[in-house]
Amino acid sequence: MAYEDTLTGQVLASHLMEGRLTSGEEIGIRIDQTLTQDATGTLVYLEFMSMGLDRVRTRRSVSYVDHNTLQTGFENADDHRFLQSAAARYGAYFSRPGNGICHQVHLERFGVPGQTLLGSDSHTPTSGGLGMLAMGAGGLDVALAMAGAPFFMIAPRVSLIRLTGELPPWVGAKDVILYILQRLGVKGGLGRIMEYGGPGAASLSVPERATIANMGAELGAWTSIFPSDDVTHRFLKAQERKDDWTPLAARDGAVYDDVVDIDLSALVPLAACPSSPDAVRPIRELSGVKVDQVAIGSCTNSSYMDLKTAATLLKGKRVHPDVSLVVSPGSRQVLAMLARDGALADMIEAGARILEVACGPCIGMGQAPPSGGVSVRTYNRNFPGRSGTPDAQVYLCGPQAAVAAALTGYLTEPHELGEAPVIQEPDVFLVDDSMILTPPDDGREITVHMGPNIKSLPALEPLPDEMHLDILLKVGDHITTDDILPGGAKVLPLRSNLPVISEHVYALKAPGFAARARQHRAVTILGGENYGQGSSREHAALAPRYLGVRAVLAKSFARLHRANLINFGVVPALVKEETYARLEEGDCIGFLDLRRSVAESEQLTARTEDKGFTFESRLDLSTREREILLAGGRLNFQRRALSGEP
Ligand code: MIC
Ligand code: SF4
Repeated sequence: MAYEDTLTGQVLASHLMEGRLTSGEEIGIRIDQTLTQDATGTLVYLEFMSMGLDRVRTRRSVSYVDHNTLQTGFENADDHRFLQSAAARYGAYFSRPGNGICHQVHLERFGVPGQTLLGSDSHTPTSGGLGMLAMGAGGLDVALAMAGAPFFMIAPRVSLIRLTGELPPWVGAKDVILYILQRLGVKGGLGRIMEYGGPGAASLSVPERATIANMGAELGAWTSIFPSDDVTHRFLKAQERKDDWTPLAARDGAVYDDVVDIDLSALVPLAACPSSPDAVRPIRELSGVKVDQVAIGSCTNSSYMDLKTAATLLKGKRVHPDVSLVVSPGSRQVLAMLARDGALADMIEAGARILEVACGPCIGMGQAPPSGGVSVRTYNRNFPGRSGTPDAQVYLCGPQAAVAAALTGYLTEPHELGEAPVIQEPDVFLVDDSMILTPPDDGREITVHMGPNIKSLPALEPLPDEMHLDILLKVGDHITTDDILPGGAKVLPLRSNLPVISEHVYALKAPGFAARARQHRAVTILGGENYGQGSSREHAALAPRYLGVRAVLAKSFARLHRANLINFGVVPALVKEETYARLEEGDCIGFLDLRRSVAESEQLTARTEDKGFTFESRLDLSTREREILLAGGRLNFQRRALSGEP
């Protein structure tokens, strides 16, 4: 079958546990590896612990600490200790704080072509640069994969991105993905896997491929995948992992749902303008924009090659006096290599502020820009408020354009810096895994440390037969999970404490949401298109649920958030444009005969109790998802399935 001849189809077929590999059908696939990070990982481990197993059942599970590294109180440090002890107890590798951003380290040290990876972070697709089928998911899905359960997904459509030519000087991998975002938009990848191929792919190094795969998350795609070829072999060999290599490519005759042709040699330096990753324009059109901050790093652009390029451009020059330049290397390997070859000194001498090896400003952990300031970042998301400054204007670009802005004080075409540096990928990376702790063979004697800020998960009751929900909030299109539950240095330390973090639901967009929700029995939110785009954080579903949000009505949902809503028993109901237009904040909606509808119907009938009109919403659910909702969430469902209860 032609679908199975695609690279994607081959990996899916070799991991298929349930269902038929026909796009649009629900399938369950075996997960070889899992990845968690500290901001989502504490919930993942609490969920895993509630399943009563002694050890993870994957080939490899890795627990990273990279998000919440600013220790302004005991909370984050307690979480780190909890995660370290839980990894040892349950058989996962533990990458210590300071070792690097999960996706960068996973690419360097763990990713294996042809295997599957599920991570509790939306940028898990980064390892697709190695030919891995790597996907982001909600924490509970990852906890279940750690327990050996299949990961359920809709068999995707497969798009071929056919690359020809080679990147010209001053144009980098970031410009490739920004170009694709400009062409396809933040919904352009929905329901799809973006498979890269064509003769141009061979001209891209693994870290460049990883940059492209990383930001495929912003297309809304399941993931992105590159072939595993000589370039991949070279990278793995340089990481002392040549035995992990296997070749992988689409077979002749592979048929794709669609093909996007890109001539790499025709690309120009691009930037995503405030405040969406697809608001992309050529930098030459933005040259008057005055810049206050430049931030180089994040899982998108923090490889050795990226930072060495930045350092080479900065060498012997000075950062513009009006610009604060911050640099956060992606991994300890990257930082150590920059330190040894002098590139670190070049950056320091130019005036760069060197930050810890971590996510840092990308998730608002420090370095918020000044009020109304312009920040130019090599990151992947520029959603409003994410930088920590609500009215900051964030532009996203590659490291070369970022350095050009840092030196000139304005968005500037990088070629104005003169001749483009040519940086060779190293033949040997500096390999030192001493900050990755290997779990003992038997962890049963190990005590898991829970600090006072770590609270167990609440019990969720099954779906009732009747619900009366007040519309507490009506929002527009493309609401992000950063809108629903902000990141940042103040809120992130509360990720293990549901009652307290719930106070921050919609804190920036609709202040007072939590207090108002508490005055109602049960509430709902009315959303537009692509509701819940962005991160995988399941807190954005669980915290509203905790406040009494029992259903969300929206024109369409982002995949990860939709799955998280279902996992916590919140009904995602699809409404038509005219219904969206008619419903208002303050309306009370009655759902009768709810259990029967969720069990067997495509439609959910509701009545506005005050206005007295009836409307239909659509339930686009698989049989498994219906059962999960009826049970009141995935943990209840799983427990019931294990105990054989009806
Ligand atoms: C992000 O980039 O938004 C994060 C922080 O990495 C999230 C995960 C989280 O919210 O913890 C993600 O992308 O999934
Ligand atoms: Fe960390 Fe930013 Fe990457 Fe999320 S996008 S994993 S916060 S570096």
